Amino acid sequence: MASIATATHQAATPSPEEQVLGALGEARERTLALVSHLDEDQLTRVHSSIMSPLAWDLGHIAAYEDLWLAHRLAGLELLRPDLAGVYDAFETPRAARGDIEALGPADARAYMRAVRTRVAEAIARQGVGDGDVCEMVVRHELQHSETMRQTLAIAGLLPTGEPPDLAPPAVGVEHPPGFEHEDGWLESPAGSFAMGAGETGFAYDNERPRHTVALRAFRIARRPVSAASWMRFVEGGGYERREWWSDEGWAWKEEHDITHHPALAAGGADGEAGELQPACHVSWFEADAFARAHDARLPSEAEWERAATWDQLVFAQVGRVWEWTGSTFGGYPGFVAHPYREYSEVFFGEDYRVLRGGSWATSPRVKTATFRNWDLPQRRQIFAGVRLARDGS
Ligand code: AVJ
Ligand code: FE
Repeated sequence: MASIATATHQAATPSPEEQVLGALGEARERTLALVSHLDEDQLTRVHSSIMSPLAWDLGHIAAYEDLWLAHRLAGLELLRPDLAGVYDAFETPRAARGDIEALGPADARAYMRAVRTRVAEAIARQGVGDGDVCEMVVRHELQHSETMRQTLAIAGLLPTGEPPDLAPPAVGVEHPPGFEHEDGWLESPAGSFAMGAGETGFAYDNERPRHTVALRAFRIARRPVSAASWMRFVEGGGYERREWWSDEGWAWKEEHDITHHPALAAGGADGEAGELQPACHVSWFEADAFARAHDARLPSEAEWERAATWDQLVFAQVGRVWEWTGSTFGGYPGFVAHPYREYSEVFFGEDYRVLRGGSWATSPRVKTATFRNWDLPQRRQIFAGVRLARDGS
């Protein structure tokens, strides 16, 4: 009996190669399902000047996989060296992606299939190495499926059933319906904690090295700001009160004549259920103004991570909307770019703000407690909301 159980167990445990191919396969299903309802024009059109045509994302996913797995990991020549520039995010920035000769939707899908076939063969032949580059490629495709959802949301083309109506499982105890953030503060005493990813397992370079951070006491809201709270802010003159806005935020608002928020909640639900959903598509400038109007501030990313990883705090609704932090994007002390230099380092500096937590559109594989996302403070296309913080006592 024991030997049969062991044999069964061994047969059921996939090899590292099978695990990688399985994960790549699931990411691909997710990508293709997202565009299966779209026609040629919807896939080729520029829906927004800050987003790529969807067919570009498809070709880019394939080119990235070919570069990292077929070429760099397995040592093959690129399948389509002629496309390397077209699908390189830096050589062809988003604003230029509508004007260039990229593959059409059918050719992009064929390119994805051809790359996947040779990658599967190479992995079966040569293995996955330590697995990290494979995991990076899996997560790259998953991250692009969120980027593509942003484009689809702008174009009004999200597939049926998205965004989902249901709140995700609450972390710990759920608050009663109608809960207001004003009543729901969690308190963290002053102290040190280990921030960032440990040395084992996959993490992006910007999550390492793990290092000790000392924090003052702080308070952080149990849940993100709801769409209903946001509407009250708008109706209460939120976009007219100069004193609530940073100089930069006010200038942005004036220049683009922004007088309100489109009142998009994270969930698809209408009415009361929708109003209790976290506010979504909020820019950093707006999040910052909302916080000031409520005698609060944005959490630093260290505070956010401390709260998300400290089991005594009951942090609700993480992963529904990205949460803007007050932090700019930079390397942790001792940062080493690895292995994909252009992933993080080129965005370090004062321009980008960090978001934490993940959204309904983020794959669970990507949204870990140490994952750092970033974008410019004026951007509203992200599925981003705000969770308030205050100094503690
Ligand atoms: C981590 C979401 C900011 O979209 O620029 C995709 C992810 N990097 N391809 C981005 C990424 C390269 C990245 N973000
Ligand atoms: Fe990319």
